[in-house]
Formats: sequence, structure tokens, C-alpha cells
Amino acid sequence: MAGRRTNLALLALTLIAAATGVLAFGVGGPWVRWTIVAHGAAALGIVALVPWKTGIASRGIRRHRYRSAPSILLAAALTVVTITGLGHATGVLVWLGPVSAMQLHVGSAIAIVVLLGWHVIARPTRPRRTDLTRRNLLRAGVVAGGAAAAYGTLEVATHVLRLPGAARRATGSYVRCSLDPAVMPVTQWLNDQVQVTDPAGWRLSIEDASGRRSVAYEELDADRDRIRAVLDCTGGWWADQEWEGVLLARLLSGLETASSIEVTSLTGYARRLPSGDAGRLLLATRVGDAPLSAGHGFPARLVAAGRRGFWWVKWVDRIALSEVPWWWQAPFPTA
Ligand SMILES: Nc1nc2c(c(=O)[nH]1)N[C@H]1C(S)=C(S)[C@@H](COP(=O)(O)O)O[C@H]1N2
Ligand SMILES: [Mo]
Repeated sequence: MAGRRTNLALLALTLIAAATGVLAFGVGGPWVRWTIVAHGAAALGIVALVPWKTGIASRGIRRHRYRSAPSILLAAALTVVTITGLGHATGVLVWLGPVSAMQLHVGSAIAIVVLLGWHVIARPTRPRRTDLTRRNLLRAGVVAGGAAAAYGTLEVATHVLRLPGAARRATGSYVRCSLDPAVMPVTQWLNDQVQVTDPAGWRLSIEDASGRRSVAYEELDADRDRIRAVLDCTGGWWADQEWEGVLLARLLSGLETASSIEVTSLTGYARRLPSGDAGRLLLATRVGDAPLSAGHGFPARLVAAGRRGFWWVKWVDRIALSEVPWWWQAPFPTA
């Protein structure tokens, strides 16, 4: 295959892998499975083109003495992203001590996006109008079909060999200590710190149609709703627990006229959710028949069934109705 075509195919596949990787964290419901299938197929397509790309790179090194640090870093990050991706998908490599393979996967993927941006600018391969021939479209189809077949083969092999990957959730996560909150991992999105709060001095600030008021811990914890919900962290694990607390539909007035609910942590970490979800959103004070631990969000944390873990704001101290639509926020928390 010509070098140009390989480079363009690799760029397209990498963009697909990056986009579906981001979507897999953002999309809920049954669609998440398809984002993951597309992600895995694009990734295997990239791996399949490695022999051709190695040829291109070694010709470049021989002819132009290209051998820059970013290119070497890019190759290293691609190796890490591939090993951790395959390791997580098959279940052969899920945890590396305190970090999950998925965390390393995301870290190296972010590095790849930056380094690849540099690479494409430093060594551009410009698409030409003549690239759009029937023969090239056919070639693209063969790459896409081959990638999909490779993904299917890997999935079948994972099941036949009874690898742990066969028992993943649609999001790709592995079960971890369901119905046993004592051993559920404590994780933060980025660098938030576990808050140790004295319930005596703690107040929840509520802003809704009836104005602003503050609620004490005993009051919040007095009359509880109960739901069972799966916390599914983008770090690659999930746990099913029994949560108790107050449904936001019962806590807030004027939901019909509001657009979103802003849920904010003591630490400043915050998420905005659709007001129409209030009947399913629980401000939990308890899990598994015991008060939350500090790590899991004591005195109160959001339980947002059906949404990935980063929506489940811990150490909540403010809930406010808002006119701003829920989607008017960074797609992922930035703190
Ligand atoms: N305030 C705050 N809440 C947060 C986070 C955070 O960093 N800060 N991380 C979220 C993420 S990414 C996950 S997966 C869950 C983890 O909840 P757990 O520690 O109870 O397992 O909390 C969420 N709530
Ligand atoms: Mo998470």
C-alpha cells in the first residue's frame, strides 16, 4: 500500500478511535455498546496497519534522518494504549497496583492526541481530490471490514477461552464488590481530596422555587427513599449497591419550570443534570444500610442511576435549580 494512503487511513482510524473513546464515557443506555465496538474495531485496524507504517517510518529515518523525541514518545504512547486497551478488553490486565489499565489507557490516549497533532503538522500528508477513487473507497471498505472482523474474532476468542473480558458490562467495566460498600473503591475524577465533614456543622444549601434554605444532616437523613443502582466508573469498574436518601423530586419545588439542577460539592466539583430526571436522582446519605463513609461522599452524595460515575457528585453541599440547560457545561468535569 502506498505510504500516503496508509498515513491517511491511520489518521482516520485514530480520529475514530479517539471520538468513540470519548463517546463511550459520555453516552449512556444501549448505545454505549456500539461506541465500544467501533472503538475496538478502529483500534484493531490501527494495529493491522502497523507493518506498513513501520516501513514508512524506517524509510523516513533512512532518507531524512527523522528521529525526533515526539515521534519516539508517540510510538511509546501507542504501545501503552494498545497493551492497556487489549488488556482491559480481554481482562488479562485490568489493574496495575493502584491504577487501572483503563486509567493508563486514557492517560496515554490524551498524550497521543497531543503528539499526533504535532506529528500531522510536522509531517503532513495532505488528502488529494484523486484519493476519492472507487478503488480507494473499496480499499477503505476492506480495512473497515477487516477491522470489524478482527474485533468479532477477539470477542469470540475472549468467550471461548473464558477470559475475564467475557463478563464485562456493556460499558466495558468489570464488577467490583457489588452490595459490599465497605470494599468499594474510593475514586476521584482528577485530583479532588476526600472531605472529612462534621455533620453537626454541615448544612445543605437548596435553591428552588420557594427560595433559598439550608437543611441539616438529621433532617435530610430522616425520611428516606431507597434505590438500587450501579455506579460505573470510567476507570473500568462497576458496583451495584442499595442507596438511601432523598429523591430530588421530593426535595425540590418548581422543577416543572426549571431547566436543570446544579449539584455542587464542598470541593467545587459540580454537575448540571436535566430537571426532568429529578424522580430518578437520589441525594444519598446511606449505602448498604450504613451512613456513607467519608471516601464515598459523607454526608451526602448524588446517585445518578444510568449515568457514569463522574456524575455522582460526592460531598454535596449545594443543590440549585437553574434556567441554564443541562448540556451547557464541559462534557467532562474539569476539576
Ligand atoms: N466531589 C467529587 N465527586 C466525585 C468525584 C470527584 O472527583 N469529586 N469523582 C466522581 C467519580 S469519577 C466517580 S467514579 C465516583 C466514585 O465514587 P466512589 O468513590 O464512592 O466509588 O465519584 C464521583 N464523584
Ligand atoms: Mo470515575
